[in-house]
Amino acid sequence: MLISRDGIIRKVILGDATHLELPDIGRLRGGTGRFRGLRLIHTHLRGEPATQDDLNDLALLRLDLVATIQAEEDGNAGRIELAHILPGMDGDPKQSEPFRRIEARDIYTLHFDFEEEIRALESEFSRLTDRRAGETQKERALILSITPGATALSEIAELVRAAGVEIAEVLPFSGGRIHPRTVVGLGRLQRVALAAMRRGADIAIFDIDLKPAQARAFEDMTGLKAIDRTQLILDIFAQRARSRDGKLQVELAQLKYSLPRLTEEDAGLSRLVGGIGGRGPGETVLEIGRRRARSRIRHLENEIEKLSRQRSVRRRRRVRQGLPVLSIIGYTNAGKSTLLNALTQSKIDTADQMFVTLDTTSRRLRFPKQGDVIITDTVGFIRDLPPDLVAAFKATLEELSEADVLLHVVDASDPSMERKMDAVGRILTDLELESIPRLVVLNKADVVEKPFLENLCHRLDGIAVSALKREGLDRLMEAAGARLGSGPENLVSMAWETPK
Ligand SMILES: Nc1nc2c(ncn2[C@@H]2O[C@H](COP(=O)(O)OP(=O)(O)OP(=O)(O)O)[C@@H](O)[C@H]2O)c(=O)[nH]1
Ligand SMILES: [Mg+2]
Repeated sequence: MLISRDGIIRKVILGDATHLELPDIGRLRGGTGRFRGLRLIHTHLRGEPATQDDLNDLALLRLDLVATIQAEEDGNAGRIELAHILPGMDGDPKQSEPFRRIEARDIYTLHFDFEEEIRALESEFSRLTDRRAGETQKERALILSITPGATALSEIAELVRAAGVEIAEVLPFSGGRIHPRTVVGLGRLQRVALAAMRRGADIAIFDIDLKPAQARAFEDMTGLKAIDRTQLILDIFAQRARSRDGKLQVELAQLKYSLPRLTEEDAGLSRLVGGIGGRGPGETVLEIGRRRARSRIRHLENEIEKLSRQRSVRRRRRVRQGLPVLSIIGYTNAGKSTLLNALTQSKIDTADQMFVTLDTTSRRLRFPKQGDVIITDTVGFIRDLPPDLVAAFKATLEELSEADVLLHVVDASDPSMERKMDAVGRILTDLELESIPRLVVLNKADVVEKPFLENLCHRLDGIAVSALKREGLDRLMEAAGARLGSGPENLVSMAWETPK
């Protein structure tokens, strides 16, 4: 039986000797840190203690309590066991179980004041979560760390920070296989639900990408909103987009991402079906939602195409002026914008945060020998750049193909520097830009040990600079100038230079 706080029996469920199928009692979207207001009381036939299923129901459904009563052969009630969720447990989750169990020989010897206990528990939980949530106004998320390794963990933490979301708790789930339906198996789902309750979190952020059905199943089981890596990155981009171009591109990427994820419910709730007669013959609400989304996608693609044509006209004008182009590229947060600022005395936004720059900025830079050059700073790269994003930012990224030289800025102080360089290399190959001459700029030299840096410069054939301290810029200009000089259009001007 499912019994509500007022003592009314809400459901009577008939199971068999081993199994009980609970009815759908709605999604758990209610307030965080609070119990559901329902207790489950059921019989066991073989005197077994509360099972893992019982504890899963307790955690995932946030039940007030689960009670198992042994049904004796003569029909009398025998041994009784109660279990409820415990607050606290901030330490090692494996230390002991996050449940309290109370046993009695029979219901007559059970001393448990349900009303008082549940009131105390609720106030303890809301005290814990209120205190935590009260610290900031930000949304609070659990991070489900599925990809092994410290690098992946720090990356997802950085992305979450860039999205302006507070990390409530990191759940390390990297061992074990990925559950095909819900990504994490039942035992882990239980831990997720309990952690969400204790920490007052209502979002779960995955460091991997989820299939639409996986995200939905996870949400149904835990009542938490599931956000995968791509969605998180799209979210950051959406927050950052300033230019019309950027906003259109992000909206396009988001729509493409959501199209296969649209559900009947979403479509019904949106204004997509507002107008009377908007519904075509035989169409479901969902189909209409999809159709509208597709037509919006087409519209956005056209707009972006138009803008990109205008840009290419501007670019042609520039090329006609005969100015070579130097494009700064590299992993996000490597210091690209800081370098552009240092080289051109500009004031583009920089910050110790991922994806600060979204829009391309171009400046003129005068080289002693080569004269004026256009130098551009653009959106940063990240490993496994979401395909929807690449598609949407195609126009922005295509501009890179006009570059005569790519300045590949690397954060030399980053322990995962080489992995990030590889990721950048892969993206350049995907964008068919690998044939453009490249110069490796080992940035943040001010915070790297000298011998290590010298070794790096040698091995990667790079130039060490500190964009922040404006050190090494002359040598960088010289090396970049030399690469520019080696481009085919500049062969003529090179011939005029007297070799040293
Ligand atoms: N110590 C040190 N920090 C630097 C240097 N160059 C940049 N930074 C810092 O690195 C962080 C990122 O710099 P940005 O210039 O915003 O990096 P970005 O590559 O443009 O990053 P996104 O636009 O977010 O992709 C900032 O906090 C900078 O102050 C440097 O030479 N030394
Ligand atoms: Mg930048």
